[in-house]
Amino acid sequence: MPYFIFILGPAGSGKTTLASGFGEWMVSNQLDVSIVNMDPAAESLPYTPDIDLRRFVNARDVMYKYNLGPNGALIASIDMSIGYIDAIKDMIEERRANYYLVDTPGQMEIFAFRPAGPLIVDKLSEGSGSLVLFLVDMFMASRASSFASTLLLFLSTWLRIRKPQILVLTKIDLYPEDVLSNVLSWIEDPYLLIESARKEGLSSYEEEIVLGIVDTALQNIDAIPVSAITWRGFDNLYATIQRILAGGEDYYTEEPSPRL
Ligand SMILES: Nc1nc2c(ncn2[C@@H]2O[C@H](COP(=O)(O)OP(=O)(O)OP(=O)(O)O)[C@@H](O)[C@H]2O)c(=O)[nH]1
Ligand SMILES: [Mg+2]
Repeated sequence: MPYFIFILGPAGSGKTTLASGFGEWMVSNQLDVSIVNMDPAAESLPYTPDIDLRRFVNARDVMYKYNLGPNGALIASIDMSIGYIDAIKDMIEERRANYYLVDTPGQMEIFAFRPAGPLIVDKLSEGSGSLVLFLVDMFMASRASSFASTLLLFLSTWLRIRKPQILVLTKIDLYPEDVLSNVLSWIEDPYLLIESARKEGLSSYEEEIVLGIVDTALQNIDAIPVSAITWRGFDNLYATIQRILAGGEDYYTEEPSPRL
């Protein structure tokens, strides 16, 4: 049974770079992986997609053909891609890979919060194991209040897509260790997050709302810090994916790296 790993996250969070870097890492670890590009607006990709939605729908062409703005063109393109999903599924089945890494559109809200995104995810992964990597840029995670609001996005994406979801902290190579360990301490203990947010000026009313939500969001969460440039954290990410997808039977790492 193949496995689908959908890569979602806000614009610029590092989806495409992760698809490329983690794909390379998987290949270098003798894992059979194909990359599927489902972003109709991708201009240039750092990887060569094995299957590419742009063969069927290209947001730039849609923009000129229907005289739309960039967001309108993206909405139309994602809606149009539903019509090609069977053809894409056929191409996927022909490849017979074990894993498919699926890169998704930059404007995550258009993909996740309109009907087309969840439909595409369900169709592609029908009858297969699947999960979502939800990417959070360390830039968004390093301030308590913006991290709390990103967790809301994490939860609402989970409610829309309804797949097991891993929180992947990206671009850790750009931040000092103490910033990362601070974020990890918030993930361990939501009260520390609230305390930091209070110092940033969170009112007691806001605090009450945020605490209720982050307390839920952070329960049993898998949060994995990675760099798609240095590959730090990829062994841990793979071990977590395996644990979720295959019930932990195929840990290729003898010793998954400790929590960073
Ligand atoms: N230093 C560093 N930069 C990164 C990393 N991952 C991504 N970037 C940079 O972050 C920027 C955005 O990365 P992308 O991979 O295009 O992000 P994306 O989520 O696919 O972006 P959209 O599809 O446009 O929403 C690029 O300039 C990347 O080079 C990382 O791990 N470390
Ligand atoms: Mg991208």
